[in-house]
Amino acid sequence: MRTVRMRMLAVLLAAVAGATTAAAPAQAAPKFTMTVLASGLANPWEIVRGPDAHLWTTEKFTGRITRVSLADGTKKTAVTIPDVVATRGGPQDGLLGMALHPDLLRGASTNPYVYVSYTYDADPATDTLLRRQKIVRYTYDKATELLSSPLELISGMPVTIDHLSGRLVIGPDKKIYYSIGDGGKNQYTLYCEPIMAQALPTAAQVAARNWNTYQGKILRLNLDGTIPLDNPVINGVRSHVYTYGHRNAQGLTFGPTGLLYASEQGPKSDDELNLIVPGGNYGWPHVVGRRDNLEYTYANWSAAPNCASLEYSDFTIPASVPQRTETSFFDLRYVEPMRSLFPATPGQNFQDPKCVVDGIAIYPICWPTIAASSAEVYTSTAVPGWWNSVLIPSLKYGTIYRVPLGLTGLIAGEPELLFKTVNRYRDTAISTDGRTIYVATDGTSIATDLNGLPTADLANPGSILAFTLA
Ligand SMILES: [Ca+2]
Ligand SMILES: [Ca+2]
Ligand SMILES: [Ca+2]
Repeated sequence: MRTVRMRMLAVLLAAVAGATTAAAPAQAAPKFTMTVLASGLANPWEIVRGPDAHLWTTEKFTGRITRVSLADGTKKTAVTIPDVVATRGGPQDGLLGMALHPDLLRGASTNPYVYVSYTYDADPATDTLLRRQKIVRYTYDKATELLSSPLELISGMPVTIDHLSGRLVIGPDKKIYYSIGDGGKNQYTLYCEPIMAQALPTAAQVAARNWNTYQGKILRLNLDGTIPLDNPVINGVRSHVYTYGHRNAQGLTFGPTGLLYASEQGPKSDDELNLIVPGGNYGWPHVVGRRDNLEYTYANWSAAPNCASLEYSDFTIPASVPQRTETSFFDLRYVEPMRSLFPATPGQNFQDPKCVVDGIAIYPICWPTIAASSAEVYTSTAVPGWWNSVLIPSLKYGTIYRVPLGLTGLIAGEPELLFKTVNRYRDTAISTDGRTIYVATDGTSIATDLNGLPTADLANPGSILAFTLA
C-alpha cells in the first residue's frame, strides 16, 4: 500500500516537473456560499462581532446602533443617538466608527463600554450648521440591552461633508486609534480650501484643545480621550496625532502580532495599504502610492491667487494652480505604502468612454482605485492559507481584496478578489470559528455591475451578507 502511494506520488511529481510553468502546488480555492443575514439597515457603516453572538452595527444615516443576531438576523436597537448629523446619499458625514471595550460582556466586566464616532452640529444657532466630529463612550446594560449615559471623550474635531474616514479601533495596548480624513479639500466643491494633512498642531493649540490641524491624521487616544504620554513627539509637540499625511484612511486594523495597518483611498489611482508606525508621514497630498511621479502631481488649487474664479477640473490644471511632482517632496518621516491598490498605468486614460452611461460621465468607476472602505486582518486558520491576511472591502467593485501578509506581517503575495456581487462593500466582521465573513453593504450610490460598468441598481442595499465556507 505504502509502495503504491509512493509510486503515485512519484507520477504526480513527474507530471508537475514536466509542466511548462513552475507553478507552486495549487491549493484548491476555498468555496463559499452567500446568504443575507439582515437587510433594511440604513447604511450600516461599522459591523463588529460582539461576545454576545450579535453583530454590533452603526447605521450612518439614522444614528442607530443596532445589534443583529448571528443566529437569525433579528435586529435590536441599542440606542438612537439624537444629535447625529448625516447627509443622505454620497456625503460621508454621520455615525461612523465603533469599537467595543475588550472587557464588554466578558466575565465580571467593570468596563461595559462602547465607543462611537459621529458628526454633530457645533453651532448653537439653529439656522446654520457647523460639522464637527466627536468620540463618545456609551455604557451598555446587559439586562435591558440598551446603551445609555453618553460621555464625550473628545469633540470639536474638524470635518466636512467629505473624506471623514472615521474608523475607530481599540489596540492591544487599550488605546483608541481613530482616523480622520482630509475633508475632501482641494477638490470638487471644496477646491479652494487647503488640505491640512501635513499641518501639525502647535503646543499652544494642544493646550487650548484646538484640534484644527487634526484632518488627514490617525489619532491615538487614551480611553478617556486624553493624550497618551507615549504618543510620538512630532515637530517638538506631543498631541493625539499618531501619524499624518493621510487622505481618507477608512480602514484600521491590528494584526496578530500587534502591527497596525491602514487602508486609504487614493485620488484616481493608488489606494494604499500602509503599515502604521508612530510619527510616520504617509505623504498625502504630495505623494500617492509610491514616490514615482506616475500619473500624479500635487495641484494645489487652494494656493491659486484666483482660486474662486477658477472652475475645478479633475483633468485640466490651470496655469495659476501651483504644481509639485512627487519626487520634489522629501521628509525623513515619510513612509512608503506596503502596497498600492492600484497604480495607474503610464499614460492612463482617466476619461474612459465606457464609463459614460446615458450621456452621464461616471469616470471614477473606471479609475484604478478600488475605493477601499475598511480593513480587517483575518487571524483564523479555518480557511486554508488565509491566516494573517488583510481583507479590504471595495465600494466601487463589490469585492473583498484579500492581501496575504504572511509570517512577517508584510506583503506576501498578490491580492485575491473574493465575493463579487453588485453592491458597495462597506465593512467586514469575521465569525468566531473563522468560517464566515460578514460584509456590510451601503444603502445607496454607484457600484459596478458584473461587466464592470456603473450601476445604481444595488442587489442588496443596506444589508449584511454572510459568506460561509462550504
Ligand atoms: Ca468591522
Ligand atoms: Ca501614502
Ligand atoms: Ca505615485
